[in-house]
Amino acid sequence: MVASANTRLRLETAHLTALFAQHRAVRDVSLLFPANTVTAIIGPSGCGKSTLLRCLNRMHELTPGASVDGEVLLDDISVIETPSTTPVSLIQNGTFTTGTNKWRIIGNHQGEVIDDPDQPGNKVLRLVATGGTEHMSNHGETTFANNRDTVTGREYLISFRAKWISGCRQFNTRLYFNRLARITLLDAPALHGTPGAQNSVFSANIGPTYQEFRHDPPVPAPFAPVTVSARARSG
Ligand SMILES: [Ca+2]
Repeated sequence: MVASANTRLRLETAHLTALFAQHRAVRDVSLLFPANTVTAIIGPSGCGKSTLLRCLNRMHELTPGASVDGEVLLDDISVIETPSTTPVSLIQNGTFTTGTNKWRIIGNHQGEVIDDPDQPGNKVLRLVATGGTEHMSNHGETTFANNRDTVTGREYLISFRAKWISGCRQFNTRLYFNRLARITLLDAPALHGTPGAQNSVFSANIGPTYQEFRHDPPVPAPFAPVTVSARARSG
């Protein structure tokens, strides 16, 4: 797209290149965006449209996600800039008090805010992954408060509480452009069974079960006849 010399510009990129580790997601993009117009970016999947938009929008983010299939409960997610000098909190709604507000759970990851099973009244994010995370479209993500950027050389303290539920124990966190990427191995019981899977001793029909045991009258007189009954069910 080319704007005429007389067009008032709102935004311009000059030889923009974006890298994820060794992968070059956007290469040498020079674009002019005139003011008061709508500009469409069209291209095949994976060509770098989202990355270009994120560069333009200055979306600097934390993106948590799982390595493969798994389920985890998350709470108290925090990123603090310069924690030992002038701490600046960058995460909004890291406690999930206002639901999934400020968070985007996308691709093969799904998220819902639920009551903390271990702490009534507390809200936590239940994050379920049906595949591995990656930097583009399969993870949870949130934009830093006030669109604040990360600055090379500054110190950042990233913390969260995570409870493993099932599947993968590897939990990934990274700031945008894979900064401070880290895999955390979540604690899990040594004998955790197979949560969500069919019980190993499952049987389609275990025979009759019984409910509503009773005898009548409840407190019989000495030597009085008593009727004992139960409801039996099978299959
Ligand atoms: Ca919470």
